[in-house]
Amino acid sequence: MSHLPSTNSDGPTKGPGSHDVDVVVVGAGFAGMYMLHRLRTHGYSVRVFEAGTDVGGTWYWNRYPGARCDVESLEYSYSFDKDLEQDWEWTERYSSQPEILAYAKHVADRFDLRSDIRFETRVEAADFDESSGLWHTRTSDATTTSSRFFVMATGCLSSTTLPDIAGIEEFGGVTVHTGQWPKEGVDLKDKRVAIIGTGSSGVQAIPVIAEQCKDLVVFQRTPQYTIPARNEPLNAARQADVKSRYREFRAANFAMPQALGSEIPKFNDSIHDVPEDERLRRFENAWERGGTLFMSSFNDVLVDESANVYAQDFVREKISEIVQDSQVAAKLTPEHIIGCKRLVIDTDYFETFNRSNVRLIDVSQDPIHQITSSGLATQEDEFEFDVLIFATGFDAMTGSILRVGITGRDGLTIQEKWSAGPRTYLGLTVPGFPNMFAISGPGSPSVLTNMIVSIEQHVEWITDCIAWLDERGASTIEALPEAEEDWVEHVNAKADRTLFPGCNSWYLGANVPGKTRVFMPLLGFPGYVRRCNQVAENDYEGFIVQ
Ligand code: NA7
Repeated sequence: MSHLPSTNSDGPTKGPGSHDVDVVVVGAGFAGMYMLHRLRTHGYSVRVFEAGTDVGGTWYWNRYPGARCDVESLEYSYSFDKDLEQDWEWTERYSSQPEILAYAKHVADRFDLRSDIRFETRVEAADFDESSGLWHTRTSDATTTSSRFFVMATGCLSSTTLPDIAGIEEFGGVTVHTGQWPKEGVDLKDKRVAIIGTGSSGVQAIPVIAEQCKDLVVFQRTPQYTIPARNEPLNAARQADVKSRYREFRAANFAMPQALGSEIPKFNDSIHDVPEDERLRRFENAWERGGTLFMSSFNDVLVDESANVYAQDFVREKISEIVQDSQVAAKLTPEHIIGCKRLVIDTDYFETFNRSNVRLIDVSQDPIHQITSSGLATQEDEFEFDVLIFATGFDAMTGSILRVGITGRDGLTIQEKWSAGPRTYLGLTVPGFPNMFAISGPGSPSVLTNMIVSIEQHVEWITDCIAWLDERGASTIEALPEAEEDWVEHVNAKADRTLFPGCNSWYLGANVPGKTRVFMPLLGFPGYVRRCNQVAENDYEGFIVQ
C-alpha cells in the first residue's frame, strides 16, 4: 500500500470503504473517453489520467504526415449516442488523423469529459491493497488516488519502440518517431529525409513525405504487402443513406468476424474450388475496391498456405506492373505469407518509388551499422540527411500495460505475472489482480477488429459487471486461474488454425527483442461477444466474487 498523500475526492462514490473515486481509468483515448462517459451515466465517480495534453490517444500521438485510419470512417466512430452519430459529418472514405482527433475533441466537449480527466499526468504505479480492497494509483504529479476499480485503457499501439542501433543519440539533425510526432510538425521542405521502417506508418508517411521533402531515403528491412486504400471524398448520398439506417448498419458490422465491412462482398469458398479466371477476377475487384478485406475474397487465404500463395502472387504481379525500375521492384517484393503481418492499405506507396527523389535501401542485405552525427552508415554505404524518421512501430498490446508498475494480490507484479507472455481471462481480467480491467487487452479481439466496436463492447461489459457487483453488495471480482488457463488455450487454438503464427509480426511480439512469442489478439469477434455475454448471464462464471 502506498503512503503518498492522497488527492481529494472528486465527487460522490459508491460502495463500501472510503476512497477518492469509484474508478481510476488510465488513458483518454477512445477507450478511456467512453469508459468515463459510461460510468458517469451509471452514477459512478471517475478520474482519468492521461499523459498527453488532450484526448485522442493513438490519434493524439500519431500525427505523422499521411496518418489515416484503415477502417472506413462511417464505421470507425462511436455508436453509443444517436445524436452524435447523426451530427458528425465525415469528409473522406478513410479519415485522416486530424479529422479523427477533431472528432475525439468534439466528443470530449459534447459530453464534458475533460472535467474528469487529468492531463499531462502519467500513471507510474498502481497497487491493490488487500486490507481495504482498494487500488492506489500513483501519478507523475506525486499524488495517489484510491479507487475501487482500476481500468487500463492504454491502447494497443501506444508504446513506441526504437531499434537498437549504435550511435542513435549521435545524430545532429532532427530525429522523430512516427508514433510521437511533434504537435508543431516537422519542417521537411527542401530537407534530406531518411525513414527507417515500412510497416503501416512508414507506408502511409512515405508518399506524403516524398512530395514535401528534397530527397527521401527509405530503409526497408522487410518488404510490405499493401493494397490500395482507394481513399476518396465521402459520397454525400452514401453518408446520408448510412445515417438513415445507422442501427441496422452497426448491427450488421457487429456480427462480422472483424466487426466491420458488412457491406463488402464476402465469399465462403476455397480458392482451390474456383477456376483461374474467377480467382483473378475476385482479387482484381478487391484490389480496385481497395481496403483490408482483400483477404476475404476466399475463405482459406489465411488458413491454407497454398491458397495464400495465390494472393501473394497477385500482389507481387501488381508491384512489378507499378514500379518501373525492375531492381527496385524486386527489393519491394515480399516473399512471406500475405496477411500474417498486418495487411497495410496505402495511397500511392509503390508509385512513390518511381519518383526521382526517392531511393530504397534494403537493409536486410546491407544492414544499418551505425547512426552518425550527419546520417547513417550501412555496412557498405554512407548516407547524409537532415531529418531521421523512425517508423519502427510499437511494443504492441502489452507495452503500455507493462510500463506501469502494477501490483496485485500478495505483492505479485504484472511484470512477474506476464514474464512468459500475457495471460488473461477474456482479455479483460487477470487472476491475482482483483477489480482490474484492461480494455482491448491481450486475449481479446482488439486489433483484429474495428477497435471502436471492440472498445464499446468492453466498456459496456465492464460497466455492467461493476453495477452487478454493487447490486448484490459484493466488493471484489477476480478471475480464477483455471479460467485464465482455458482462455489462453482457446486464444492459442484459434490462432494455430491459421497462418498468423507463421511470420514475425507485432501480433506475436516478434518485433521486440526478448519479448515472448505469443499470438496476442483473439480471432473472431461474434464468438467472443457471445462468450462475454454468457459469462455475465451465468453470474460471472470463471470469477470469484466476494
Ligand atoms: P510496424 O508495423 O511494427 O512496422 C515497423 C517497421 O519498422 C517494419 O517495417 C520493421 O521491419 C521496421 N523496423 C523495425 N526495426 C527495424 C530495424 N532495426 N531496422 C530496420 N527496420 C526496422 O509499425 P507501424 O507503426 O508501421 O504500424 C503499427 C500498426 O499501427 C499498424 O499495423 C496499424 O495497425 C497501425 P520488419 O518488418 O520488422 O522487418
